[in-house]
Amino acid sequence: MPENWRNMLRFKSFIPGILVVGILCMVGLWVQKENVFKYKIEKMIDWSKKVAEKAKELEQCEKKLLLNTVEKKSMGLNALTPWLAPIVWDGTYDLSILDKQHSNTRIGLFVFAVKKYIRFLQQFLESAERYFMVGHKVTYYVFTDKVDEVVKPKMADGRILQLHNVVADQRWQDVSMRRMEVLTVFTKEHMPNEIDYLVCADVDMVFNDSVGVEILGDLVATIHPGFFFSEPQHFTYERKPISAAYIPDGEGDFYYMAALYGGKVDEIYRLSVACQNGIIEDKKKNIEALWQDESHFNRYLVDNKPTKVLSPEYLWDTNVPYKDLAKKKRFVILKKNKTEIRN
Ligand code: 4GW
Ligand code: MN
Repeated sequence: MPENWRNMLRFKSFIPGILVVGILCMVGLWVQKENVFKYKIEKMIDWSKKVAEKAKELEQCEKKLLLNTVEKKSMGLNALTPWLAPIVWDGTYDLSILDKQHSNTRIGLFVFAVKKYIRFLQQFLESAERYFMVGHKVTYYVFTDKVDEVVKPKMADGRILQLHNVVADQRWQDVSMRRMEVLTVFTKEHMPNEIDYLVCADVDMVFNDSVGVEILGDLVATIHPGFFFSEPQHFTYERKPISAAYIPDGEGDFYYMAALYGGKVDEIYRLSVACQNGIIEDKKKNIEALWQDESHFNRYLVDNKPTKVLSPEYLWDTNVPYKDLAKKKRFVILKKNKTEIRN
């Protein structure tokens, strides 16, 4: 018998065995098929259930945050602006994470206390020691015409008080606007080596709850509590086309109050230069914007959208009718006695 024939016969003797194994495999697969299929269906049901649950959750979330609203009037209730900047409300962030991220961050707090407004300074600084950026490195930049009258607060470690002399302008409007001029100088010459972020505030205010690193960002502005539910056409933007602060109808997102804003030092430099240039342009024309520096500030923010927006928790006015809007009233506008503060 030739060699190849013998090999064939040897192979043939394996054929029944191979067939048996093959059949067993097929039966096995057939039995398993149902299980595999069932498993797949179960998984599909599992996921579709999960997706449905998530969709429901999101819908509730959207309702809560009004993310799908087209109404400009309630835009501030959102957690995000249409340009995807966070709107900071209590409960939208985890401070322990942010505090770690900012463990080496140096923060400045800029404030003017000129003429009779010196009376607000002590309470302002004492409340800042209690609530402003607690545990972080803070430098207060206080500008006043009465350096000798400043009562220094008891300060925690890592906190510095800088007192600077500033001219006392006769008109209160000029006092308010002077802040922009001073900012153009300090954000260029002194602050870049001293701090990373600058927060600018009015002095006729008191910290009443925590204001921490959650407010830090490249360019940060706060929604004016009085215009929270107003339509943009009712915002008190400057409407005279001749002014550098002019904002035409149809432009603008929020009415921001210049009593609390901030950002990286170079951002505040750019902002203050733009506002100061607008103020000078208007002065040359012998005009003044409706709300002075605040009007120019709002003009700037139409073109340079803030990267973070603070809810009215951060500029709370006890006079607003919607008292429950803010869970935390962190930085509160003081009621002023006009005759007491008029210079
Ligand atoms: C009316 O007589 C005055 S005086 C209006 C502002 C005045 C003023 C303002 C002042 O005499 N001294 C002074 O330092 N300021 C600073 O400008 C201070 O930091 C104050 O918070 C900021 C803006 O003025 P304001 O708080 O009176 O502005 P509103 O009423 O918009 O909060
Ligand atoms: Mn004020």
